[in-house]
Amino acid sequence: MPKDTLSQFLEILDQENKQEAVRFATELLEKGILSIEELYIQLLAPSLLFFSCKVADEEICIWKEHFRTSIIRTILEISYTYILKRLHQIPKVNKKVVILTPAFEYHEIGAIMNAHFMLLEGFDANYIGANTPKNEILSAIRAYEPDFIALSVTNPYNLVITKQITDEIRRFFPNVGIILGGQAFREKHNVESIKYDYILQSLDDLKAFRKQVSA
Ligand code: B12
Repeated sequence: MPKDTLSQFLEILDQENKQEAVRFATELLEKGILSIEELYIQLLAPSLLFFSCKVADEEICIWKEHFRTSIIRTILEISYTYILKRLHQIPKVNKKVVILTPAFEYHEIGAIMNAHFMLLEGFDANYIGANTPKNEILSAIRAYEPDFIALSVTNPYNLVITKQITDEIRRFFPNVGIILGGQAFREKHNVESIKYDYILQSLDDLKAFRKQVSA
């Protein structure tokens, strides 16, 4: 990525200039300066992960976080059209994946990004939403009949509900593989009681997973 691109983007975001931020990011894709993967990993993810509030802004911090996320979300939705342009050249894996965040988990950007990465790796992948109640997850599995269900969890408070959901998935749909991803699973002891088949955290993990399931 050209030097200064991230700092320029962060400056635009700091000014809460949505129009300029969207224009800046889509131009990088349009001109082929960054691929979708590079845009997400080098620009969009850091702009959220390193988001911090100035002391003077503390009272409006949550609002600022929401607004920044909404800008990033718009860029992600626009990027989907660039994914469609690449799809015809990507070898298919013939595996269906449903991606979501479980009940009470509102952090969804990692889930959306990885749904897009999965498409680019040849999976038939769909993100179905944030804060998804257990029964909705079970009916989504019944309706879509996916090979894998991927749960993205950020907040460790949501590990309890994640355990309940994965227990029921195993009980009612033993053939559906369970993928876990997100910050809550970075600590090994957080997954000790949870039933799962794969923990994936990065694009490299996804590439290795693709090789494994398409072998
Ligand atoms: C934006 C944001 C929000 C937004 C989310 C909006 C949205 N629509 O997503 C809002 C304002 C709603 C929010 C709310 C809250 N937030 Co918040 N939030 C963040 C922030 C700034 C960025 C998160 C993000 O999008 N990161 C960018 C993505 C790309 O990173 P990622 O999710 O980690 O995903 C990467 C990997 O984990 C992985 N991955 C993730 N999922 C998956 C899935 C698969 C299948 C795969 C393969 C990989 C994968 O791939 C991604 C790319 O590398 C973080 C700061 C931080 N350091 O993370 C805090 C943060 C996550 N939030 C935090 C907290 C505490 C909260 C609140 C409790 C605050 C409050 N008091 O209300 C609430 C909880 C809401 C809830 N019930 O979920 C804490 C969590 C601390 C902790 N570990 O418990 C953080 C770390 C801030 C902090 N430093 O304290 N938040």
